[in-house]
Amino acid sequence: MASEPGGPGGGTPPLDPERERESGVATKTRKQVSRPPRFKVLLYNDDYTPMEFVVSLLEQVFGKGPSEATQIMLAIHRGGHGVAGVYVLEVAETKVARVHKLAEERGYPLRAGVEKE
Ligand code: TYC
Repeated sequence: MASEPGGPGGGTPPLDPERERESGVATKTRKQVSRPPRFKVLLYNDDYTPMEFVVSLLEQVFGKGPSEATQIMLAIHRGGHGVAGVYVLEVAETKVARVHKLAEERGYPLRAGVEKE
């Protein structure tokens, strides 16, 4: 004899938004899931930072492969700025700090910034 779905004897209780709200259980009454906003990390061109340094930074800090890193570096070189990656704010800001630290250690003027997507 099959038991009634959601009936006595346990199993998944029936979805009743009103009862779920009372019990404080997360329910399907939520209208939208909130996803954290994303931020672009921009790199800016300058006349002094070596191309190879920017490529290696795109590989090491932003996880790009050699080919994509080279393409992004050239796009920045030709267009003035470019997107190195897109992250939640705290990660984006950490990447910017790493870029500035690595560039300053080498005496390069490379600048990075964060912009809301
Ligand atoms: N313009 C630099 C050069 O000719 C290369 C460069 C590319 C610098 C990208 C910064 O974000 C940058 N050596």
